[in-house]
Amino acid sequence: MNTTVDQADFFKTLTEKSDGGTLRGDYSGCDANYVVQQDWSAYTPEQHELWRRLYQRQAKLVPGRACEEFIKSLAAMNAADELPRFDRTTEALYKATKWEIVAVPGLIPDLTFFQHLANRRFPVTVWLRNPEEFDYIVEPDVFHDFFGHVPLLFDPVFADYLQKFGQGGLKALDQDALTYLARLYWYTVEFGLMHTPQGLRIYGAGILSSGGEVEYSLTNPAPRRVAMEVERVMRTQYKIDSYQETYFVIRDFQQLFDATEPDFTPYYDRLKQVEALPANALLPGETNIAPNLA
Ligand code: HBI
Ligand code: FE
Repeated sequence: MNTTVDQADFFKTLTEKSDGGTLRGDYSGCDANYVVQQDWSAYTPEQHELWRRLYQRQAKLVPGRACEEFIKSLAAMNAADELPRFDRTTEALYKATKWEIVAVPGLIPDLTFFQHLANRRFPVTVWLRNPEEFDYIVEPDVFHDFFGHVPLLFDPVFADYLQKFGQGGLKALDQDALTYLARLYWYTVEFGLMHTPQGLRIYGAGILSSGGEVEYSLTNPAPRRVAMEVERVMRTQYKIDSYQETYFVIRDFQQLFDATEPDFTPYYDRLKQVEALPANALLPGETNIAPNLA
């Protein structure tokens, strides 16, 4: 299977089944905001061992490949040796940027997800993948959510961007524009690259928690690398079951934050009038940014 679909539809299918169905994770104990207790003592020694292996593989890849903000915060989180206790990370995180981690059973409905972000709460899945899923999982687990997303919440500008995104999400739901906002999330928070004086660096959590895409996204000549522009991103479909065919590149987190300052309503009005672009589009006049040397 290798289809281009819209993320919003993808999550819709999944989250609409959150009363049972095919969603992975135990939703029986969650409150109205889909928050659960992280039962840390229930993780087994085998799971801590699997966490260590996942962590070690990824941590080895990030120097010179992830952005400095990620590397610095990851090191300060001290999460290498065992599955993290969310409440301890929250203590440090709250001091840094007034964000908190909340434990969730897995994917949660869009509305709830945006409400958490708008209130500076990041939902982190409690379950860990099986050893057979070391290289690939379909739904986000605790390794993706924690290793990939939490470090950047320590960065003040990125932290503000993500809150703005949550507020934008709540508005987009009212404007029937979730498809567009989901693409922005995908191509920034999950798969974003940054152009630094040292070369391209990764800030997207979907790349940073992946064994293969870290190197691929930076050095493989096949995918497109295009300067990030909000309306262009919102128009572009993406792959959920292969490496990305396009990465969008920012200069810094301030650019990302500033891009979410305007009201998106006029963008949505225009986007509803045009066809979506395929995941591999390169428009006339766009520069395909050169990869880093392998
Ligand atoms: N739930 N736990 C969780 N994590 C997500 O990243 C997530 C979600 N629900 C909805 C959702 N993402 C999407 O709507 C966003 O990607 C836009
Ligand atoms: Fe994610």
